[in-house]
Amino acid sequence: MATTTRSDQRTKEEYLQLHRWMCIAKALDDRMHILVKQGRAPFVGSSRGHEGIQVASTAALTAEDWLVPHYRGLANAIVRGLTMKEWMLAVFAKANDPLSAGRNIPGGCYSYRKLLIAPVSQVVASWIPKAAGIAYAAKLKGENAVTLCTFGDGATSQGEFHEGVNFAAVHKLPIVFVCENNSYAISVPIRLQMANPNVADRAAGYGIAGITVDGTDVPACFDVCLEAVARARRGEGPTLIDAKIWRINSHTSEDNQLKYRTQEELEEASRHDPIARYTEWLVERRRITPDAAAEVQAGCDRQASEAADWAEQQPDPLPEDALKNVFA
Ligand SMILES: Cc1ncc(C[n+]2csc(CCOP(=O)(O)OP(=O)(O)O)c2C)c(N)n1
Repeated sequence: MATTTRSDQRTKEEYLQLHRWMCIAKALDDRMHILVKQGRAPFVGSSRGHEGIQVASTAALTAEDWLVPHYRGLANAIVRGLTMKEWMLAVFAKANDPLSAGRNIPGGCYSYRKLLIAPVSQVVASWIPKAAGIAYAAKLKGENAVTLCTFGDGATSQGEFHEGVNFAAVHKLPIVFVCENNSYAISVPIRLQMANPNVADRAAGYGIAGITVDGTDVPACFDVCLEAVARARRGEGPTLIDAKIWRINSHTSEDNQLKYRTQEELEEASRHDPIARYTEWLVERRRITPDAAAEVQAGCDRQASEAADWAEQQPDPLPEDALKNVFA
């Protein structure tokens, strides 16, 4: 999909595709929560609230570009081409799970070579220098590929954030750093994480472009990301994007956010749902009707349920394969 065209000049089909991708991510997320409650799946690291910046940043890439997302990046992976059935194979840790062959918690640690997704890790920020390395390799090889690297606000307090961004800046690497700033690292609010809540301000210290965007505003995110990818491809180096969003669900299904967020705050968070906001934007511009938008979501919900039922019936990994691909 990559060009430098502004988002308001894109085709109706492209606008609707962004909406569909978000609906797929929400459907999978909602279905996983049901499966966990039913005792059929182990875990959800929810991406609710993150979908807007995730689809916009990933849709700004071409198929030759690399994605290095954090563990909350379900919608990123959907845009790259991950199917609902593939995701559910990972949720049920099945033998033919293409993400980690049933080795890891869903979305937690995986890579997908075919879709140029590598490597997702649970070790917060560890993937940022690796993403810089991927971008460095592309530059050394004279390839045109851009790397998109995403992480949360908490990750920016880790040394790896500084090392990765600084290295990318010094070498003017073709990389876009996106902080999906939901203002929480599990239960730690942003005021205890950094004295300046604007992550993009740090870009000046590295000598790169820094942009703050409302991460729930899909067209705004798309414009910012298209420009950042174009800047990287022109050889003008990295961009650090601070996408302000609201985490709608608990950190994971192992967490209870009511222990550290008030009911009022959670109600406010639900008013910043990027899917609802983008749907309104499409409806106002007569690109979709409310009924058609609801039908898209309902269709995705049905498919997510069918994908789960299908995946649950697939073969489990064989006991004798337990140490396959384990190197140490
Ligand atoms: C190095 C490291 N320290 C701590 C943890 C435990 N941990 C897992 S997720 C997380 C919060 C990260 O917050 P943030 O980067 O803001 O991303 P978010 O989960 O909010 O999307 C923490 C502390 C970890 N996985 N790795």
